[in-house]
Amino acid sequence: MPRQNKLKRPPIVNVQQTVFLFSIKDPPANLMLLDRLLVMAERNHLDCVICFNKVDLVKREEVAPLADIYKKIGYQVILTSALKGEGIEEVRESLKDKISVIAGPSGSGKSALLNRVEEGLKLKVGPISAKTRRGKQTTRHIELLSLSFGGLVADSPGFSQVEILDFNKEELPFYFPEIAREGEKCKFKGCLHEHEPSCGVKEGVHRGDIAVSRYRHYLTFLREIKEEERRY
Ligand SMILES: Nc1nc2c(ncn2[C@@H]2O[C@H](COP(=O)(O)OP(=O)(O)O)[C@@H](O)[C@H]2O)c(=O)[nH]1
Ligand SMILES: [Mg+2]
Ligand SMILES: [Zn+2]
Repeated sequence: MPRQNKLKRPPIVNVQQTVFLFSIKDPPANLMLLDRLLVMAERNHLDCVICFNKVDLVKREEVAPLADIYKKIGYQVILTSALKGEGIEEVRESLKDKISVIAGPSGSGKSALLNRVEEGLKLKVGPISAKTRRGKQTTRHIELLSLSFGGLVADSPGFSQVEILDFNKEELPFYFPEIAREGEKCKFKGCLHEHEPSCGVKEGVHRGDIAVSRYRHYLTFLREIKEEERRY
């Protein structure tokens, strides 16, 4: 089929939506990885949903600030517990009649969540290492699963590294929706929101409209791309 989009991690094409699933604990959510995945998804014009799983392991107060960072940007955030069956209906609604892929680190509970979403899937769920608190690679392949309430979803193996960001640094701000928004107020056209004066993005960070973690990750990615550009 003609390619509408193409992701490298997980390797899949022509999905409409990616559900990024991170556990809050065991393993703890790696927000830098989440932001990197969001950038790659935005670049591929994919709809993104974020699930924070294993909410049964922490207090509400610990999850809310994380969820708020992403809700404020405009992403749908679902708090789930595959163990307790929390948030499952909301996940079903967001998967309904769409082609989605569920992605995230090993051991975050992707397979366990899908087992809850669709009774009878019986996907293999892996133990997490008692020593490292990280998941093992239990899901070893990608398969499109059909949902009885409509839609297809692909379970995928976990990963903790993603490919380098292979686009121009000028594009990066546009893959952070809130940075793109505030960037319209910058004095200089083509502002990269780094050291430039009268920068709407830096002001947004100071005001608290842009999360510090998001801005830090933006700067990290920017440096990475520049590093890569210098090499060639
Ligand atoms: N406490 C808790 N454990 C969970 C939850 N979801 C999954 N797990 C456990 O996390 C481990 C990894 O789950 P799995 O679905 O294989 O993760 P995957 O690698 O992302 O597919 C298993 O031991 C699950 O029982 C949850 O919501 N709460
Ligand atoms: Mg799995
Ligand atoms: Zn700027």
